[in-house]
Amino acid sequence: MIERSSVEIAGRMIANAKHAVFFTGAGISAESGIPTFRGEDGLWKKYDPEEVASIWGFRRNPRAFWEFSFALRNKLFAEPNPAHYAIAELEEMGIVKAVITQNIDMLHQRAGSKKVLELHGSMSKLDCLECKKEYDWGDYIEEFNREEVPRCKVCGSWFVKPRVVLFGEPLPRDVLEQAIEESRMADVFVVVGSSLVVYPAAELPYIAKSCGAKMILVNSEPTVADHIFDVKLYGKAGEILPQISKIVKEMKQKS
Ligand code: BV8
Ligand code: ZN
Repeated sequence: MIERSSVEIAGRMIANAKHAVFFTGAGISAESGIPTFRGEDGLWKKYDPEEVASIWGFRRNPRAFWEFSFALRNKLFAEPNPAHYAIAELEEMGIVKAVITQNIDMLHQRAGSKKVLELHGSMSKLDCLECKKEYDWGDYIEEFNREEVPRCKVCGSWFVKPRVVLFGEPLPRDVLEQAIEESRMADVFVVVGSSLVVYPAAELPYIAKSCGAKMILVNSEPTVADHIFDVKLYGKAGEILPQISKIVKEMKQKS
């Protein structure tokens, strides 16, 4: 059980922040029913990331990527959980200035967050790698529901790829640059639900720290970067973040 005082300390830090930034990973969506990647029942225990989530794996065999995606279909039909809503509330209160996410599930936007930087893209757009035709997710929802590998509707290619950043692919430059800028400007930087092992995303908490941010971690287990955090709250994001948002609201009402 988390010490009430640590949640209070985190709540106070965030309430007094001028530019709070949240950085999230798969762990924040775990309570929405979406499996995480690492940890005892993580996806990388069942699937080989090189085969199903790398650009060379996709070019070798797009079916493996799509079968991985079909298996994760609930990613696209999941609902935001109280952790997503708590962050959206803190943005509404003018405290959170940006959410930097590694997730592709768009749950932050669906919970009401406005400034969301998707470092690893999302499934909302797809591109044919051969003829460069651009598609919306809606163009392939039928094939996805029938678990058919999408073919390009123009050139017939099997290499229709969602704008999700796979291993070996560069992150979208403009999004990464904005995320670096937000990390530099943050006076409070909150990491939620990430093992902080995937780069260059995992660099951002270190940038925030080096630029003087107060660092808060909300995660169900320790991470490789625990030494850079001022407050570490080990537990479920869906339970801890609403507590923090409640403390911030109470403090704002008193001030
Ligand atoms: C790049 C997309 C360069 C699909 C993902 C060798 C060869 C090639 C590249 C590399 C290499 N070695 C290193 C690299 C770089 C590589 C990398 O960092 N690899 C790591 C594994 C060593 N990075 C890349 O390849 C990146 N691109 O470097 O390009 C380049 C430059 C120019 C030109 C060409 C190339 C691209 C990285 C992005 C890869 N895409 N997924 C999809 O998302 O479906 S990776 C995947 O990992 C997801 O994006 C995910 O977001 C990300 C990070 O994982 P986490 O979000 O942290 O999730 P995880 O499961 O690990 O942790 C969850 C945590 O939550 C746990 O700690 C758990 O305890 C906690 N938790 C669980 N439940 C809860 C909870 N906490 C709170 N509450 C709960 N309820
Ligand atoms: Zn095409």
